[in-house]
Amino acid sequence: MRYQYPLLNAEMPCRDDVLALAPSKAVPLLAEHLTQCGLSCFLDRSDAQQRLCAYGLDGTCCRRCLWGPCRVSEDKPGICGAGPALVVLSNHLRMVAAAAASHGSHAKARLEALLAVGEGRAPGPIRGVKRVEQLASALGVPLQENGSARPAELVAGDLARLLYEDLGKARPGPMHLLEALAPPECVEMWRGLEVMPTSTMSEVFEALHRTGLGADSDWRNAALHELRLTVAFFWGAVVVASLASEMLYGPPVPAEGEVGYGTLADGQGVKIAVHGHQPGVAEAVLAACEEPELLAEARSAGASGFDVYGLCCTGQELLARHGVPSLTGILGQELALATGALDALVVDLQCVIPGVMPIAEAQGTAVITTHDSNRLEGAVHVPFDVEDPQRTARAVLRLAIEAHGRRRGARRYIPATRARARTGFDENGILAAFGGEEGLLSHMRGGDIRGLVTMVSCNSPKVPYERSNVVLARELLRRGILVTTTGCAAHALLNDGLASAAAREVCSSGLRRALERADLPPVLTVGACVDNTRTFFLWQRLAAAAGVPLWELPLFYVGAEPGNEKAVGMGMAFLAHGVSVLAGYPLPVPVPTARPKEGGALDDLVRVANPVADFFASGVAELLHARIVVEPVPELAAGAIQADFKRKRQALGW
Ligand code: BF8
Repeated sequence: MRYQYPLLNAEMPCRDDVLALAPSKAVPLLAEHLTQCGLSCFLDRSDAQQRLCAYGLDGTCCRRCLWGPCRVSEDKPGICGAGPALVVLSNHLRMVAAAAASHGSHAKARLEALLAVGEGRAPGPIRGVKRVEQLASALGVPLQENGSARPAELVAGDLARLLYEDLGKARPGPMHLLEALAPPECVEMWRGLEVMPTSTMSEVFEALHRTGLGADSDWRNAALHELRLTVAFFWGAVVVASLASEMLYGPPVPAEGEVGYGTLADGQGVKIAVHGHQPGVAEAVLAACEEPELLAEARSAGASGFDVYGLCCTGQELLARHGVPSLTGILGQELALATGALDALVVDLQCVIPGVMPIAEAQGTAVITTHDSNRLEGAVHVPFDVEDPQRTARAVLRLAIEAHGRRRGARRYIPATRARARTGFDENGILAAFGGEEGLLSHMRGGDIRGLVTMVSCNSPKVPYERSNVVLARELLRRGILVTTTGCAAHALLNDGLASAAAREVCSSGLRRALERADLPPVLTVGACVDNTRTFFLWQRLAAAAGVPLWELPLFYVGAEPGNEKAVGMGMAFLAHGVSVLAGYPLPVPVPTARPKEGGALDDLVRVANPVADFFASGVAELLHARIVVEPVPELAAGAIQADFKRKRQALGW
């Protein structure tokens, strides 16, 4: 490792480290291939950015007004007088506000699509009828009218209007979904802390307001707003986005297939990767791939049809519902293009990095954006028509066919890395496999399953790419801990083969026994990042069946390689529900950290005196019954989770 974190007991990898340590054999091959082509990727740019600014890493760089930027420390406050605790907390609060804006925009786009179907402006049909009925019952939306059942589309339209209020209302008042579905013990805790939110948009607005120059300078009070915002982030944005997609496109469907870069070698079709977070475009593209007219056009360009692949969270959405092969997550997108196999990259929203463009241009790959919030310089823009998604999809496919014709004979470099995977899980499927809540709880009480961990979020150049996720998952399974996963963590675990039945051999004997009886793989992919709701609902149902609050069960949220602000928000959301969080490296966020003693050996550590860290570790954390742990070494992280579970199991008498 070449780069020492300033003041922290952790190191960042350089390009050579990643090439040596990445679990996927495809990574060094494709990165070197790019170099040979005279192109670069995130690894080169990360090296070029070193050494990173110590103030930025610590969260004590303040750029919230025009007086600075100020580099703040205990003995050197900012020009306005702000000390490090206020700056760290305010920066963190703005990160969570950005996270809420991201998932909130995602939710808004889904609600627009749902409303268009509900009002008969878009074709439908509603595929998640059961979810519509369940939510209608929970929110008091009538399912009958004059003695007959109302069409699911009309009910879904009513639900969309209610959920829009949770996302965006400005006047104080209860949030519908939160009141109907959140665990009562959490609601009581939030009421006690006076952090019940108004709506996601309102709390984002307020977060930006109170972190402005000369606004809320009591960082403890600002921290309470962060909790309020976090609750709104989850119940007004994340849950809404996930459930709206389920209403539109249905729940996950169990499937078995193959994933990874190597699958790009299969088939002779026009090759298209869908990328982003909104399954709307991708679902329409998938449907249009079956249209006879487009198939004929593809054939006349020399292709056998269409081969669709998934990247990032849109990839997880299509994998969950249709078994479409997924390729990789956020830091693999440049490598996927480096294969030269893709005719088109179809982008919707979020986590699409500008680094893709030079590679796509060099390969002749058409890059097509579909949402105005997510344009790329040099890409073709085909605006998504929420009322006629197929029209958008046809235009996109015609651009892909054109690129295929242009690229005939293009050189490909596809590493033969692929893995089998069983996918398409949600809380209902997982519980059914174990014989219901009591079935899973009896495995947990008996000790075959020592606890449940969800591994979520991104990739980061701050740790060896994907290694933290893969090694930590393997260590957890070895310790008898069952893993659910979403987003880019899921891509890493899928490509490592951990979502296949064969990977049960990695598990402790007890976990293996439980998984064999349930006929499940050891890592259960539950979808995209917004579908962390599925893990949450699974845990919530288990806690209710066990008759204990969430924080008494052996549960842990793991963000081993967080990168996006959305990952910070999601960790905070689970924390706000009483679930402890493990972050895989020191973030510029309020977490307790250690640093070497001045003049001492590297392993001679002192705990950093950081009042924000103390507040989250022992102040508010006591009320939330949960804490944030930072541990970059995956083997040690697994040990910390195991120790936490041991304490919880003892307290439960398990
Ligand atoms: O929402 S895991 S890099 S793709 S933010 Fe983005 Fe992170 Fe990947 Fe999906 Ni989630």
